[in-house]
This record gives sequence, C-alpha cells and structure tokens, in this order.
Amino acid sequence: MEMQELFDQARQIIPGGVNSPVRAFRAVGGTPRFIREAAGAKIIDTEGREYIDYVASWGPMILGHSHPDVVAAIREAAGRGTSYGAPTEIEIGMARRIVDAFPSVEMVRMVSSGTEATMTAIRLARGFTGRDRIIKFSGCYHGHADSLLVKAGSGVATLGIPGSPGIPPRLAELTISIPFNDSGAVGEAVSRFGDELACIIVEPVAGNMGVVPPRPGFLEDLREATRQCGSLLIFDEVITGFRLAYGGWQNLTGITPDLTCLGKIIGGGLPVGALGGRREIMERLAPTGPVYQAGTLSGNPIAMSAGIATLDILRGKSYPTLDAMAARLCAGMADLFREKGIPFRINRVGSLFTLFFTAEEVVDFATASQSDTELFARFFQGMLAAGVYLAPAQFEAGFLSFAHTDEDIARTLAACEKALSTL
Ligand code: KE4
Repeated sequence: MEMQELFDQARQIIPGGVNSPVRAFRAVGGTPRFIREAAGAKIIDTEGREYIDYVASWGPMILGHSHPDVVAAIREAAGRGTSYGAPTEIEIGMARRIVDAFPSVEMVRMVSSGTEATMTAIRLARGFTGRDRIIKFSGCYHGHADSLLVKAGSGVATLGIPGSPGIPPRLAELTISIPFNDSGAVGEAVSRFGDELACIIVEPVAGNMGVVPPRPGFLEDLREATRQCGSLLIFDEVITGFRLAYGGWQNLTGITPDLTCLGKIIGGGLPVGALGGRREIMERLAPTGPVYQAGTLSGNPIAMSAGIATLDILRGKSYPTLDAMAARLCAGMADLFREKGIPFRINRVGSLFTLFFTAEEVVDFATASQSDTELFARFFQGMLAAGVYLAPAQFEAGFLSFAHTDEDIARTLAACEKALSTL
C-alpha cells in the first residue's frame, strides 16, 4: 500500500497518525516514512526505499537495528513467557549492570519509559526533601509528566507556566524553568526559593533543543547549589546513559548526582526506563518506603533480555571509535556547508550531533531557536530524497551507531552535497 494511503488510514484512528508526535514530520513537512524493517544502520520503508538511519529510534539502537545477539536474546526469553508480574532473576542482572556502571547508583528501580523514570525521580525528590519546588531548564525535555511539561514564565528565574493545556497552572508554578548553562540564574532562583527546592533536574548534555553541551563549570555549579540548599541533583541520562560512555556523562566528568534517570539503550529497543541513586533515597520508594510508584510491566523479562544483551555487547565496544566516526561525519558536513557559504553550527558530543542553520554559537534554547528551521526542513527533505534519514525536527539529536560504516559516512556526505545543491 502507498505510504500516503497508510498515513491517511492511520490518521483516521490514531491522533496525527502517530503514537508519538515528533514522528508525524510536522516540523519538516511531507508524509512520514512508514518503516517496514531495519538492519544495522539501515531502515527500509514500506515502499522498499532504504535509508541510512541517524535517528536510531531516538537513541536506543546504538548497536544498529536487529543486532543478531539482541534478537536471539529476545527470542529465547519470549519462548519462556513474556511477562509474569513477579520478580525474576534477570531483573537482578540488569540492576547489577547499572550499579556497576554508575558509581553514583547504589539501587535501581526499573520502569517502562523515560517519562516514568523522571516522573518518579521528581516525586521521590519531593518525598525525600518534603519540599515542592523543582528547577528544570528551558529546552531540556524529560518526558511528558505534568511537572516537567512547563515553560519559563517571563524573566529568567520565575515561576513556570503550563507547557501544555491540561496542566494546572498551580502545579506548573512549582516548576522554575531557567536557561540552560545560566549559572547566574540558578543562583538567583536558589537564593529566592532554595528552602522550598526539592531538586534540580537536568540533561547533563542537552539533546532536546538539539545537542547543547554544558559550559565548563555549569554542572559543578548545579551540584554546589543543590548541596548548599539541601535539594537533590537529578541527572536525566535517558539519552546520554550508555551513549557517551559505558555509564553516563557523570562517569566522564566525575560529578555525582543524587538520582539518575535512564531509558532507551538499556532496553535495546524495547520499552524501558530506570531510576537509580543513593540507597538512603531509593529506599524511600514503596514497598520499603512511603513514596509510591508501580508498573505492571516494570522490569519486563523481554525488555531486560534485550537490554542486557545490548549492554554486554557495549561493554566490549570502543566508544572513542564511535565518537571518531561521528567527528568525521560532522567535519565532512562542515566542509560542505563552508564551501556552500551557508551559515551553520554543528554541535557534537561523542556520537550525538545536531546541525543548526545559524551563524551564532548554540548554547541554550534561545540561541537554538534563532536557527533557520525552514532551511533545516528543506535540508531534511533533500537528505531524505538522497537516502539519509535525519531526525525530522531541528530541536532533536542525531545518533550514530556501531553499525555505521565508513561507506555510510561517505554516502551521507555525498547526500549532503546533493541536498545542499537544492537549497
Ligand atoms: P520516553 O518517555 O519517551 O521513553 O523518555 C522521555 C525522555 C526523557 N528524558 C530525555 C532526555 C529524553 O530525550 C526523553 C525522550 N526523548 C524523545 C526524543 N527527544 C523521544 C522521542 C519521542 O518523544 O517520540
């Protein structure tokens, strides 16, 4: 069936024809590609067209699609049952791997999405501290829990306003939204609200405004600010966990958060999330403590099997090699953009990257928002036509996998040259 027909059918019975908004191509226009199958660094749509994939299901597919060992682990586990709603040995195996990989994590609770992980982290921070206010950063996305779908009010350290209809303003104002990388604004907010502050939650390397690295000292400032006012520091490493290292950004920088949120890669492409942290905090979670949280499919044995297979393969991989391939891709694109004389910035951290059409350095959501999203959309379509599948929105990250080859990079750069010629 034609993709357009599929999309028309889907839109009749699924809002926007998709089960997650970014998939609808609203930011770039056109009909979203319905994917039939994927292997390695390639995805194939229902009309048989193949693309080099830089979305990787928004991060999980760091080994590439349908890795044989991951598929085998899923098949083997599924043959013994798909869900029991009871404890299993394999959940210990997953928790052990996370505890061993993250020095800041002494205990882990598995959930079924990154949203559940961050939602639980916020509730646990509020329960542990007895305080209600939280700080997040503009442009950082932590899933769609009410307290985290909040945007900045006027001014840089003011009470939040709902980021979506359906969120009570009285709840939203408990969230203070601050520009990313703005330590001064954090200090101002802490001086005003510090004794009411339960936590600061941050993507240590932002991926959801496009990739934006922390300024040197920014995360250290957050650690110091939370220590001073007795609130918790939460690292949302749903994207960065096991992406930038076999562990997290925290392993590379030596900063110790109180709680860490994970997802994506630890499920090997199956529904997963995890919350980890210090024992004295984690033990406040039911059933050992009063902070309630639960999930029918939490720690699902199939997801655990896919995740453990992925982590065990990752442990033997070289992240510097993956990062070097991403560096070659970004350097090659930069050369082509310079030759074309198009203003651009490429932010890259490890194997995460984002191309912005702007001459300004992109250091927060305000500067990211100055980029030319219409030009990005045209570039996206040019790359898609040339067989390269980038993130269908400006304010997202691009992901490389261990399945990408030098030939894929060369083909991507050739596609980039072709796409630029159409701009
Ligand atoms: P999920 O609930 O989508 O599993 O995770 C939420 C989440 C939490 N924290 C970070 C840093 C995240 O990036 C995400 C989800 N990322 C988006 C992409 N920006 C997932 C793609 C989508 O929403 O369809």
